[in-house]
Amino acid sequence: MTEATTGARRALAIMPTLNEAKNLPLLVPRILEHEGFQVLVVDDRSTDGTGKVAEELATEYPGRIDVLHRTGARGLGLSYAEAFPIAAARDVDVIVQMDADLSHDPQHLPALVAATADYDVVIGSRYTAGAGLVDFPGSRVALSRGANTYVRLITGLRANDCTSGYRCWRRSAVQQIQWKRIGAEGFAFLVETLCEAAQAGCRIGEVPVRFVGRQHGVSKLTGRVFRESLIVPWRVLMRFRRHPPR
Ligand SMILES: Nc1nc2c(ncn2[C@@H]2O[C@H](COP(=O)(O)OP(=O)(O)OP(=O)(O)O)[C@@H](O)[C@H]2O)c(=O)[nH]1
Ligand SMILES: [Mg+2]
Repeated sequence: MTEATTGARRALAIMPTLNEAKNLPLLVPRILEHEGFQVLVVDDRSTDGTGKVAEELATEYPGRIDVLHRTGARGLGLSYAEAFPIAAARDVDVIVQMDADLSHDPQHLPALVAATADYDVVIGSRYTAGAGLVDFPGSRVALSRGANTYVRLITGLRANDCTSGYRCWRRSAVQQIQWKRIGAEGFAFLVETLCEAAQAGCRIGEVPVRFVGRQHGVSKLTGRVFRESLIVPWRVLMRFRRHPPR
């Protein structure tokens, strides 16, 4: 049967990595179990050998994994801003973004992809009925909930989980984003791109996911990244005031 008759979608998962050598070999095979999936690892000069581990996986799964070894300034947002236009130029139907630390369970990939039949951007949501949080400390839940309230109040976004990094985009939606004006270097990228998608008229949906707190490796949530997250929603608001939707 062809992909068209099975309804299978060609999908590319972008996976930014910074010191995820232990997690990557556990996660990637679970993504590739899903038919039609490829992975683009975007490594930021990890010092724990993640880049080499990614290359070894690419050899193990020929034609299904690419590795982008970044050389510029480090940052989650900078990594995605470089990778999304590359992904959008590929012959795929949907583009997934997901963390490499096993927090984003690949079991949800079919539901995320299926929901792109109705939405342009689908969020793997931690705060929608049916979702679950596992090994996520109360302090982190409070921070994440507070961040969502803050973002919704400032930007007017309506999604329950505006800061989830687990998302599935129609390729056509990715092509509508003006990637050159995305400025967030860190995690604020997630809010900035969701605002840009909403502004571009994309329909944003949510699918509940089971989110598992990081088991291996260390967090990259620094003070600088946090401060940027406070500023970016305002910056985006000002941008849209200057350039209202037509
Ligand atoms: N390429 C790249 N990837 C990054 C960078 N910072 C974080 N990442 C990756 O982005 C994903 C999310 O980062 P995390 O450190 O898990 O952030 P978090 O989920 O908010 O925090 P913890 O799970 O508590 O560590 C992971 O796959 C990281 O390896 C970066 O500067 N560059
Ligand atoms: Mg994480």
